[in-house]
Amino acid sequence: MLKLHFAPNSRAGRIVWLLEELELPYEVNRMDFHPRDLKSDAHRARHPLGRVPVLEDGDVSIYESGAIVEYVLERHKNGGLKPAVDAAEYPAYLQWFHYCEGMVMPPVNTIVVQTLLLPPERRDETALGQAQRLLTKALVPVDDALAGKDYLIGDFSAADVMLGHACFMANRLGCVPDEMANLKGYVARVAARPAFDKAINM
Ligand SMILES: N[C@@H](CCC(=O)N[C@@H](CS)C(=O)NCC(=O)O)C(=O)O
Repeated sequence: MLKLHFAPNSRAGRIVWLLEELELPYEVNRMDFHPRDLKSDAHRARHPLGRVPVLEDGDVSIYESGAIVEYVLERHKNGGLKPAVDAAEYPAYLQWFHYCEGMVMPPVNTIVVQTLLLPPERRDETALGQAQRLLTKALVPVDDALAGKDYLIGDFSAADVMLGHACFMANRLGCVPDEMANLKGYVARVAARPAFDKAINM
């Protein structure tokens, strides 16, 4: 059985969301989002940096949320969530899938560090402001791409599991302005999916 090493309010939610959408059986090792759990010897043996998500599948142990999503789709997919390689939507699928960790999550990481993780006396307003502006800028093309579409490539796909989760987080951090109406609607659609709801509240 697939085993997900998980902590709440983290990218591990993407994997719960995916597994729920695919109706695949899995078990969860729920840890606290705390160094006591994440930096323990047991967890560092699974991920050298002590991060989540990590997925175990028999002898396989794999980290990096995007890699885990691809692994699950290729080895366990239950009807898709990914266009065929020769489909017209395939390049956009790849682009948005990777735009998540490549462009959106770096400023999200900085904002989380500068608002939640660092003690107030170590926070840097300049770094925070830069990251907030960078994030909003990175979301403009996503808002544009969603014009007239429910999901990034039309139908719901694993690109939404990656980037939709990141957009939900960005919105929660207050970085999706009201003018980004397409993106606001998209975040609401993502949040209304039962599988997402289960993941975000796990
Ligand atoms: N690029 C990695 C990022 C993994 C990552 O940074 N996870 C965060 C939670 S979202 C974490 O475990 N942080 C704990 C820490 O930094 O100590 C992925 O997509 O899986």
